[in-house]
Amino acid sequence: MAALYDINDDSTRFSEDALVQRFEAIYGVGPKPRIAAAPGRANVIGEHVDYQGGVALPFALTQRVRVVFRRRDDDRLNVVSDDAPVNEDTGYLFLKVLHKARQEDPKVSAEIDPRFLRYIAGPFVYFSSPEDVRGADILVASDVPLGAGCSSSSALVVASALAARACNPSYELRKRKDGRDAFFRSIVECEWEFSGVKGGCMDHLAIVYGRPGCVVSLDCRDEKVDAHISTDATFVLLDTRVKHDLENSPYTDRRLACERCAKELQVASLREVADEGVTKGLAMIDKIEKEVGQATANRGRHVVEEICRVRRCATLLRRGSWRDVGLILYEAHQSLRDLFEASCDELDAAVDASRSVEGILGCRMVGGGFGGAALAVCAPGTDVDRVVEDWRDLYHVDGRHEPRLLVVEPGAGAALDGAPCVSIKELWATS
Ligand code: GAF
Repeated sequence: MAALYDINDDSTRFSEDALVQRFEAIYGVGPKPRIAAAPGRANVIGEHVDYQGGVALPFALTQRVRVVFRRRDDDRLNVVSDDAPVNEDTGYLFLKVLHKARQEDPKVSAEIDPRFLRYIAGPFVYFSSPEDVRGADILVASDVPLGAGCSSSSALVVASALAARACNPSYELRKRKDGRDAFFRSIVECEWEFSGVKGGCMDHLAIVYGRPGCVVSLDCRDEKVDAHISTDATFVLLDTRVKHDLENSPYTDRRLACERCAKELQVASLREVADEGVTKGLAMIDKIEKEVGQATANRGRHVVEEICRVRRCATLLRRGSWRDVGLILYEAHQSLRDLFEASCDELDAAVDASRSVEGILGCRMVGGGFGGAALAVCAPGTDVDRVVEDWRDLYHVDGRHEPRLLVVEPGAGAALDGAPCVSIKELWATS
């Protein structure tokens, strides 16, 4: 299929007109397709704490996944992933068949092939019943770095959830009795089922509630945003291109180790331990080391210290004390490397190299780890082009993949036809 735009020109590539034109070239002219968009996310600090009720300081990226969709009258879901005109991925399935298969064996959800299709089909099934399920024609276009620990999969799930709901307004979302956001929780649980990995809620919170120019201060225990903290710092991502892949990584092992610590301490989550303060919290972990073993205790130590680091960092962020924030980021990386063992040689090398780059104040791996990207924070006004060049030169030695460097900034949360997700949530709550 001929390219309709210049692939190197992202502003053209992702304009509404270009997306609609591309969609119509694939599916034909008809009712105007709608567009659900959801950003990737980076995280200043607060890693591997969300599933222990922790706090974190992520931000939504300006890079987004777009799901361009037109509702169908039958239950067929057609998807074309517009990675690049030369590299098209396509897939389709019948949603009634998926409904039935999932009732018989819930494991099929995480076995849908090609893989990207499960993140799209997931919400279409999760948000419907077999009787009222509606299919759609879909084009996916994204500039979120893939496999870099920037939550491209969660962004796809969130955008697809918005699209699914728009195609199927008969789906009723009830407000949860505990006052929490039912829409939000459904998206999180949908992703757990269809990815086959039970993660936390940090990514979805950042994706839904991101705000331009702001870091989002999150409380993952209560699934809420505590504050949007505006920031003028500059962030640079170095994607090592060592593929980050939650499903095939020791992520679940780490989550279970944290759960083991919490169980041994008879608390609902390690958040309660961190709330005791770092000294007392660590002393509590010391006491269970004999029962749980050193490696497991170290996972717990990371969580307790990381939650305390996030709190220190939030105060410093508000003051704009970037130099001190940077030092905490280096501390956090060391903890993820040594206590949590979620780093890898390339991420460690990226962080080490960053220490010699003038202008970088701090750096650490972001996301689940075991590959993916490192995030560096630079003081406002830093010459980022030079930072990018110097960092690349120092990192890129023989035998390593050419890294992908990206200057990133906090962007807006998810949206349907340009309207922020939050207003849609409100609409649902009252419908
Ligand atoms: C992944 C997960 F999806 C998140 O929930 C979080 O646990 C993160 O790893 C680590 O902080 O992105």
